[in-house]
Amino acid sequence: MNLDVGAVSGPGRLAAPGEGITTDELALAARNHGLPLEALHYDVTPAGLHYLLTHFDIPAVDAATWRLGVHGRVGSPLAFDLEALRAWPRTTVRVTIECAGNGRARLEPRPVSQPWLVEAVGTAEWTGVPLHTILTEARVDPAAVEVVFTGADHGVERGVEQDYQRSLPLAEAMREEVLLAYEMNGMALPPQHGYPLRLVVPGWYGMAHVKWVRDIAVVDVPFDGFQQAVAYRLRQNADEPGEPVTRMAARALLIPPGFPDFMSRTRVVHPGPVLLEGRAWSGLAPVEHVEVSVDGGDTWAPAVVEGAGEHRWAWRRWTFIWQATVGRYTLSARAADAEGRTQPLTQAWNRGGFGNNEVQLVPVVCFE
Ligand SMILES: Nc1nc2c(c(=O)[nH]1)N[C@H]1C(S)=C(S)[C@@H](COP(=O)(O)O)O[C@H]1N2
Ligand SMILES: [Mo]
Repeated sequence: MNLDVGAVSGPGRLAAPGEGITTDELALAARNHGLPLEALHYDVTPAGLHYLLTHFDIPAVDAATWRLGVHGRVGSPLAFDLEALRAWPRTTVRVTIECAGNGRARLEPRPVSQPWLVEAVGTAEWTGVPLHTILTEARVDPAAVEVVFTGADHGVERGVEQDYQRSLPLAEAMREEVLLAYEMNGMALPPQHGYPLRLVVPGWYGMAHVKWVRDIAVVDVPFDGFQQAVAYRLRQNADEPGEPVTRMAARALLIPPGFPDFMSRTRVVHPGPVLLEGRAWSGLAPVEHVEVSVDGGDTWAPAVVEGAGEHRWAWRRWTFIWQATVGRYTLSARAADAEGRTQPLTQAWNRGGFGNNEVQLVPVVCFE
């Protein structure tokens, strides 16, 4: 028998024209759930409603034997147990995280992977040690270029056996608001969100927020691990190097109004004023404006956006009163950031389905 990694792990692929969601994609979707859109109601997402994405298995980490090592191009290598880490000055940051693959399932052709529609987002209050205080204590070599974070989870992806690993440029790693977090919403991290320690990189798509961190290596050449150099690149063709996926593009989501049909999720409202509300965020410049459309994006009207100047790294609530009359509608919201970037009605395609911020469409029927 000739058995190797190819027997269990094939290359990435695109769905054939008209090919429905496969059972492999369904298995991923059943493990990695989205935010139920009605939970956009909460400023801070209750932990169990926060979206979830884990490439391999959730590791069972024993806090008693867990250690964090900090080494590589540093003057003073460090090692911590959980108690030692918790003794450092702590801070809390409210952060919205969105998976870079959000929206992928609607692309044509569809990249075969976790089939998100629009719901791969959540906001939590993350508490932990600012990463820069640890790196400063370790005396990072000025010649260093990146910091590599290794999770305790292990698997094989597109033929490569690996620990989940990602790097950050040193300047990003030294940002004041980047955390090694051991609490989510005031409680110990749940196993699925990285217990006992995860990285939080405000403004960046989800893949950068390494869960179950056990090792930090300061390096003087750019990291070329799988999740850095192969996955999470914006490319048109499989054989080009592509651009790295980094910060979240501006996006607004709307809580589907009224009440749903069980199977189709079509919304039903009765005539009269309907409060439309949702959230908007961006990892680039802050979100400043949100507009609403009830005609599938033909015409737009401004929404009221709350929370100016608060919680820079979290989503903002927006509201709009819609005077509903009998008929069929397609509702949308779109965000614009402080530098004028907004959302497309038709998403530009890339092979991984990353960085999608296509406008959400919510079909609504209004009857007496
Ligand atoms: N160790 C590890 N960290 C990880 C991942 C993973 O599979 N392993 N998935 C990443 C991806 S792709 C996303 S979108 C976020 C999801 O974080 P959450 O599950 O806490 O919402 O975690 C990131 N960190
Ligand atoms: Mo992700």
